[in-house]
Amino acid sequence: MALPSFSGRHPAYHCGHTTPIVSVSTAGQVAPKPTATSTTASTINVADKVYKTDKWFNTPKNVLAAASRKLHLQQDHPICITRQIIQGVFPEPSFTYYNDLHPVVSVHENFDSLGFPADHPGRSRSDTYYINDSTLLRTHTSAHEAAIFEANKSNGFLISADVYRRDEVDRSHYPVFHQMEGARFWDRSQVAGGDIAAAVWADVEALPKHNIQVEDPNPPFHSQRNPMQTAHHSPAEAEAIAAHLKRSLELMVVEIFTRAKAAAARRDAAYKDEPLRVRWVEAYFPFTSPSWELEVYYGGDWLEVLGCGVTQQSLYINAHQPQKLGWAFGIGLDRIAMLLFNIPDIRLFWSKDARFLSQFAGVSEHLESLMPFVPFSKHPECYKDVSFWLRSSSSAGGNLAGNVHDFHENDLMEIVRSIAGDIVEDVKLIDEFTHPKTGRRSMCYRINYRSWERTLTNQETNEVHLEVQKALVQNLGVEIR
Ligand code: FA5
Ligand code: MG
Repeated sequence: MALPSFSGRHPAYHCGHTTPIVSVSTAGQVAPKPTATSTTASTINVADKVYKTDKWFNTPKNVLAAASRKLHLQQDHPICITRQIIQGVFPEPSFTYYNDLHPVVSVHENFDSLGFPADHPGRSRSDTYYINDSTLLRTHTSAHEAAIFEANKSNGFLISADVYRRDEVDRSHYPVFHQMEGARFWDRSQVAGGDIAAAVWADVEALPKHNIQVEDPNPPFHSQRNPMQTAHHSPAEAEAIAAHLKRSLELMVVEIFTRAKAAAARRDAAYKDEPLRVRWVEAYFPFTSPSWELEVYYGGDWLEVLGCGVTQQSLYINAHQPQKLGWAFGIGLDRIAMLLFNIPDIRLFWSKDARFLSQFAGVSEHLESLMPFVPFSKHPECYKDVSFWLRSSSSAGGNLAGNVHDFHENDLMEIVRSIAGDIVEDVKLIDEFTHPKTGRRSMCYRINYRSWERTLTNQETNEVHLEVQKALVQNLGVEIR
């Protein structure tokens, strides 16, 4: 499984410059790259609020429409049920819940307040959906951390919300998904003798124990790979906070898998329980240090389910609470819901088909009645390839040796998604080469068309594929081979 990530390791976060923007007109058609003149101010509505757009606007209609769905608040929806179960591990009033924060945030909230450098690739229009030059659809729930620290209601909080990213297309990636942010902190001024390490360890001791197999070969911090914040924390403090963080999240995973296994056994008395395997991997986030990701072994592969770490002290300092210290995490609710309900494809969460939704009726009120999902249909996949020469950004024709290409894979992903909607299951690069003489670059992508709800006719798939090819030519300037 590919790792989607805000850590510096994600290939999308190493790409160079902002690429041509692909925006989608109100008719749902992919519109040509906006020019200064084509973008005189107009307004759009996002989840009941009106915003002015400008030439930064790059959010397609299908993504805007998702902003009013709020699946995490829809009773009996698997995303909502997953949220309820995780909330149970982080109870009120120690944790204040924020479940209805508006998806449109400022560039400052999403990036600056968290210490993202000015040239971080996550800020580019190839990765992020902008409304205008200072406003965007949040790419993660961390966008709300600064404001909640400032509000200072309790020593912990959980935020659940829809988040938005231009990303690859496959069974575990969707341009809209859900995250839950969690944070817990301690106040030096409220601890006897100011001994935070002792206080945190006492809290670790008070947490329940578990007996799952956890692979954690990492030291609590590492001066080069994963540094502690030496200016602000003692090694003992950093270590205690990390221990509390890891144990809390392991308990969350245990809770999910205990319920998933009980559900599987309810469905099938002969169900064979496999031991749960989880591992900690070192990571990087601008707003935590040290940082980790948690992976769960599932279906023969390691699946990344969350990122976390010791909160950068600058966040508490900026919130006028320099005496606090603690941890934070951000978890992908859709991924967890897929594990919990055995749901094979992230697109299914958006289905309004009663054959999907009815399977979870009554579960929000009776979590113990949760059952694994039973696929209601399985239609054959339909693979279609598209091969093209890239346009060069140095010349329109682009056949000079050593030329520069301005292609961004996310632009292609979005064009396919905008045209084919939820009948596209995944899109993969299967071949790529540079012509030795001309320097022109060729790519070949394989698109898998398959609906969960109905059988696609060959004619329909061909028509959609033709539209995709046309849009690639029109918007990316590629030449179909
Ligand atoms: C973040 O978004 C950080 N804000 C998490 C964090 C919070 C770190 C607080 C430290 C402190 P990341 O980009 O790795 O990190 O995403 C977190 C989780 O969201 C992933 O582990 C994954 O479960 C989920 N996720 C990411 N991209 C997608 C996607 N396109 N579709 C579905 N789930 C996704
Ligand atoms: Mg990640």
